[in-house]
Amino acid sequence: MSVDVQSSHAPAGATAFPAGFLWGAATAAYQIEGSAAADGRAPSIWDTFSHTPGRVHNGDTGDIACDHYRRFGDDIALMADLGLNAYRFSLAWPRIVPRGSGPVNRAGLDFYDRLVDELLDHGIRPVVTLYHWDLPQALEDDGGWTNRATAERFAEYAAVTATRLGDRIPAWTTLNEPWCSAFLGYGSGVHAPGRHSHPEVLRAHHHLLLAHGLATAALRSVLPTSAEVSLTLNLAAVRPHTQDPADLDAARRIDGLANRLFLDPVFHGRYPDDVLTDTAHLVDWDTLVRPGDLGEISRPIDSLGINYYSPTVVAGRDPENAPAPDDDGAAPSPWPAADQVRFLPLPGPATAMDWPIDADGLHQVLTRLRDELPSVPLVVTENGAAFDDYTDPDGHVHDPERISYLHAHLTAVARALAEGADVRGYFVWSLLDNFEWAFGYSKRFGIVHVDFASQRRTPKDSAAWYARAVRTGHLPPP
Ligand code: IFM
Repeated sequence: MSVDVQSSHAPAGATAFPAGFLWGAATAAYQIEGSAAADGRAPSIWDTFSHTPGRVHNGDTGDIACDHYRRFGDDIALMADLGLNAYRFSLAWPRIVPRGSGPVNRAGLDFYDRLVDELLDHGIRPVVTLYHWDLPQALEDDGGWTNRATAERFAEYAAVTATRLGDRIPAWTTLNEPWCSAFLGYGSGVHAPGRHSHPEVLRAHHHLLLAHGLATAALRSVLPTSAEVSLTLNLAAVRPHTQDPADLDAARRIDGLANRLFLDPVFHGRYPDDVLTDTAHLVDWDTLVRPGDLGEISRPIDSLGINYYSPTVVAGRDPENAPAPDDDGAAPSPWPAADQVRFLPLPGPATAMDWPIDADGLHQVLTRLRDELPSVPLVVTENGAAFDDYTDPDGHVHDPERISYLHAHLTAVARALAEGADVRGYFVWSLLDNFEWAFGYSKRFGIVHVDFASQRRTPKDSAAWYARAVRTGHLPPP
C-alpha cells in the first residue's frame, strides 16, 4: 500500500500515517453524560446495575459522570484545541426511545442534534455508535438481549435516530463490543444486567448480531448512500501458552468464542462449526437461528471497528497453577464451554487494570484481518490505558506511561499499515477520565483528567503528545 504522508517535515525515522487518517478520541454515553434523569431519559440497565449495592466499585453510578450532557460545548472546544479530526461517541437509547419501544423522546434527539452541529462547526467528524451497553431497562424487564424482540426494537431505534441525524452524521456503528454485552452481561455478570447463564450468553449473542443486521438494513433505508455503516468488535489476540495440543485446543476455543463467533456470521453468513459443536449442549442453535437470520447478520458493512487493549494467553491444562476462571471466587466464567481453559498472566508491565501491555497484539489482530478480510477497511475505534495518574502541585498531570503505551500501539498500527492493513483511523480511549463500568471512577483512561468534584478538565501530558501526532501525522518520541 502506498503511504501518502501528511507532512514532509518529520524527523528522519519518524512513523508516518496516511493523509486523511482519522485521528480521534472515543467516549460512550453512560460513561460521560450524566444528567441521567434529564429531559425524559429513562433508566437503562446500567442505571439499575450501578444503583444495586455491591455491583460497582464504591457504589459509583453514572448519574453525574463527567456532566458532559451540560458541558459538551467545552469538551468539543477541548477536542478542537487538540486538533482531533474525529470524535467517536455513543447515543443513549434510553434518551431517544426511553422505554425501548413506543414514544420517541424529542428532547433526547435534540441533545444529539446540538452535539453533532457543534462538532461540525469545529470541523470534527461525528462517528456515532448506536449501542454502547445502555439498554433501556424496560426492554431488560422483557428479557433483554435474550429476547429476540429486542433486536427488532433496536432496528426501530436505529431508523428513528438516522431519520433525525442522518443528514449530518457520516459514520454509524451499530454495536460496541457485543462480546461484552453478551458474555460479561449474561455470563460472568460483572456487567449489567448481571446475569449468570451460559445458555443466555449464546442467546444474547445471536440476538445482538441479529440486531446489528436489522439495524444495518434500517440505517441503509434512511441514510444517504454516502453514509458508512460499521460494527465495533473487541477481537482477542489469542495465543496458546505452548504448542501442546491441549493449549492449542484452548486457543481454538477462545478464538472461536471471542473472534470467529462474530467474524464468521457477520462477514461469511455462517457460525463456526466447532463452536456450534462445543456449545450444542447449551443451546439449540437450530431453533435459535431462524431461517434468514444469517442473511440479515451478514449484510455488507463499510468498515470494521477494532477495540484493542491487551492480548490473551491460554492453556488447556494447569502449567503454573493459574486459576481457572471460577477459582478466584470473583465471578463465574464468561466463557461457555471453556471450563478447561486457563487464562495465564503475561509477564512484564501492565496497566492499572492489570492488563498486560503488549502492542504486538494489536498488530496481530490488524494483520489477521488484513489476511482474512482483505476488502474490509479497519478503524481502531478504541485503544488506550488506565494508569494511576499523578497530579502535581501546580495542577499538571504527567502520564509518561500512557504516552509510551500510545506510542507503542500507534507504532503497531503504522507497522500494520506499512504491511498492507487498510487502517483508516485511530481513536484513543478515552477523551476524558470517566465511569469505568464496574470499576466506577477508580480507573482513569482519559488523555484529559477530570476532577469529578469540580468537573474541571485538565489535559494530561499524553493529550499534548497526541495532539502533536495528530498535527504532524507522525509519532513524536515518547
Ligand atoms: O471503558 C471501556 C469502554 O466502554 C469499552 N471498551 C473498553 C473500555 C475500557 O475498559
